[in-house]
Amino acid sequence: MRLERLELRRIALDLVTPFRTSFGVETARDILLLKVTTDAGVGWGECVAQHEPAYSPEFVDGAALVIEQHLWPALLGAPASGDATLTAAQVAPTLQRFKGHQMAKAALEMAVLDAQLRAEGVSLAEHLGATRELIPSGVSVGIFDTIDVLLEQVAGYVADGYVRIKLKIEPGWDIEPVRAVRELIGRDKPLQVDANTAYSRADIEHLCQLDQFDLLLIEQPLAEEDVLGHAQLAAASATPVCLDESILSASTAVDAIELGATEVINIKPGRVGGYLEARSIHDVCVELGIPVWCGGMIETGIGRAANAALAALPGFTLPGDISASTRFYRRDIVTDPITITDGHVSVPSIPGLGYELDHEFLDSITTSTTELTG
Ligand code: SMG
Ligand code: MG
Repeated sequence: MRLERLELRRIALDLVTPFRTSFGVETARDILLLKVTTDAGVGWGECVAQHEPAYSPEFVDGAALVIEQHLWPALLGAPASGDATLTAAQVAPTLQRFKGHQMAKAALEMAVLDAQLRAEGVSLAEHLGATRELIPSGVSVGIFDTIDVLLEQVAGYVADGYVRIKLKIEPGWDIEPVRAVRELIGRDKPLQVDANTAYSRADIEHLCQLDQFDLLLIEQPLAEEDVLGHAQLAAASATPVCLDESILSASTAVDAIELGATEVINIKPGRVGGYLEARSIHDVCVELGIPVWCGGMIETGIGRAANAALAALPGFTLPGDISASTRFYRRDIVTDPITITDGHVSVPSIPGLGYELDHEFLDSITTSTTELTG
């Protein structure tokens, strides 16, 4: 494909309820979407960078800038972009000389992949090698002021049919909320926790108290660079340790597994530089016998559809954070938002990433548009 134009579009979307994690509270999203125009048609990507660099070093203004000043020009300069042969698989190698910025790179690859698959008439699920049409849906539940409010929220999600509950934790909001939720939902309902790096090695003994609640896993309790600390926790606790923020590529995944720092991996395409690197992590984890699941970054229908396709690969043996669009948004930017039925999401099968845009709504929430040409 020959690349012709790139549109950077910012949209504003309110969340249905504030989402509080150990690193902050979000009430509304500021999202960067990319629309690539090629000689074979258009494709869209969603950048999962958040407004502030609090989950990771990336943030939405920074992602827009690096795309505009470095990534898009490099892609246009790639030998293959001038003829008919540029494919999505060439995006990551072309951008590899730039350090970091995985979320920005992933958004660009995603847009090119969408254009390519639409032109080929192939769905992302088929392209990635998905083997399922339905995937189990888990929900991520934030931190609240009181356990009563938490229990009310969890009861609502259980009634909605979610097959797995994930609780956000932080120091001062861990053992007791988890105990209360475990009592509410019973021993058999899959339950896990996510600390988003809020603890330190000094908390290992404290975190081992979570072993009494039969959790599926504890996600990223320590700092993203603290691989040794995670290995120490994994050795001390019965609850499997799962890394999220620490895993930035297939090679960091393999290292963390070999060092005993992670027993399960949360795969987020944005965090690792794209859906193709995400598939590589899946493949290597299957080889090494490590279960994986698909994380979420509060995506709109674009990223949510693509994540559902990824999560349909055979190694995704645990429910992902792929909830119904209404978990976060009153109205989505796609015509057919992700819904759950009996706790499951249908894997999209239409060509491309698996969605069609609701252009009228999208235009109504657009806050800025920048057009870059070839
Ligand atoms: O999309 O369902 C979702 C959100 C899931 O909790 C979720 N994601 O660390 O796993 C994580 C968090 C990061 C989200 S805040 C940027
Ligand atoms: Mg996480």
